[in-house]
Amino acid sequence: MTPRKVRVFSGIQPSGMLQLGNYLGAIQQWVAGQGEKINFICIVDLHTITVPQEPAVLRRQTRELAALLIACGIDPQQTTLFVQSHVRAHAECCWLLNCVTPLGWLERMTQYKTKAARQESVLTGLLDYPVLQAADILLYDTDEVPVGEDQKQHIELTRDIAQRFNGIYGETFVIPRPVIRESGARIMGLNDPTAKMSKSDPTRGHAIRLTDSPDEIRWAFKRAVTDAGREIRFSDDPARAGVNNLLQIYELLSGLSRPAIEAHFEGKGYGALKSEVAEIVIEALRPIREGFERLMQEPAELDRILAIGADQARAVAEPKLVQVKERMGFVLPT
Ligand code: ATP
Ligand code: LTN
Repeated sequence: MTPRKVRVFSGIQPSGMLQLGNYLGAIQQWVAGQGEKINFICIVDLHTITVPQEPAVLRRQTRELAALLIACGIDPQQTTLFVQSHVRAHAECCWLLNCVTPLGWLERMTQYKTKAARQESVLTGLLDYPVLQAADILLYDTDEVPVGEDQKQHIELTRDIAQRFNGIYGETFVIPRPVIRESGARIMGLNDPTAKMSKSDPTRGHAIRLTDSPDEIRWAFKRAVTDAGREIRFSDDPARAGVNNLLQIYELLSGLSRPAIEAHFEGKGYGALKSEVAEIVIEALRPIREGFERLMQEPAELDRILAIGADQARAVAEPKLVQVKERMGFVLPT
């Protein structure tokens, strides 16, 4: 018997223009895994509405995200790229999983606690967010979930939910594992190397957006926070997090080894480090920005790609949902 191909699933929110951390922490891995594995990449619009959204903005950002993912190298011929709300099974499966998930498991989630603390009024969906994420993953018999470090707790919760369901109703779900790269798992804000770079932080100089102009990128790196030292070395020392962050970005985009990078910067100052990192980022993002602009001229083509993706996703998710309902004792429609 030939072994079953590894299945990969990941999701990303249309909550704003992608930043360098999304690209280096997640998307680069998704692109690299194409071909040898079965890949599903989902634009998780149902997750985005767990904090209030302007309808016109959500609609625009959803298409922009699809264009940007393709421009980053997600190939719709090799990856099923789709929008979560196009596949009803996700929301339905979330409800079923809600009914095997203790409330206490959700109240413990760090992302919930941080996001809830920022809101005046917390929506029920924000608390339930990780159960919808579990539904996304489990519907596709996923083996691997490539994500950034911040998502590890959600994938562990997904495993707990799957194990609990299997314990109650019998083997139904594959238990997925998070895949987190060592370098790039947590790209930090340029203005504050103690905080994760995030697409929803609007401060100028915090994040590099994938569509930023070369001048904007140079501006942000020039002001990147470093430290009072002068050594250009990889380090775990929190006081040197700024320089380490710049070196990690350089490492991921140059493909060079750490010793080769340290040798390259030997005897150079922080100013040179910042400008070399800025230039390598500009060159890496140039084809992405150009590809994005081209694709945004062809909205009908984008919608066609997403419609094909949704058909392919439904073909996997719907039979799985039927199996789950059958296990739980629902009378299935004939
Ligand atoms: P938001 O600010 O809206 O929460 P985000 O920038 O954190 O958004 P997500 O859509 O939540 O991005 O994440 C998409 C993927 O990018 C996830 O796998 C996440 O772990 C990864 N990711 C996000 N920020 C970083 C970062 N700074 N470093 C590494 N990976 C990241
Ligand atoms: N919560 C994730 C997005 C997400 C996801 C998923 C990631 C939704 N569903 C399934 C991996 C697998 C985030 O905010 N980055």
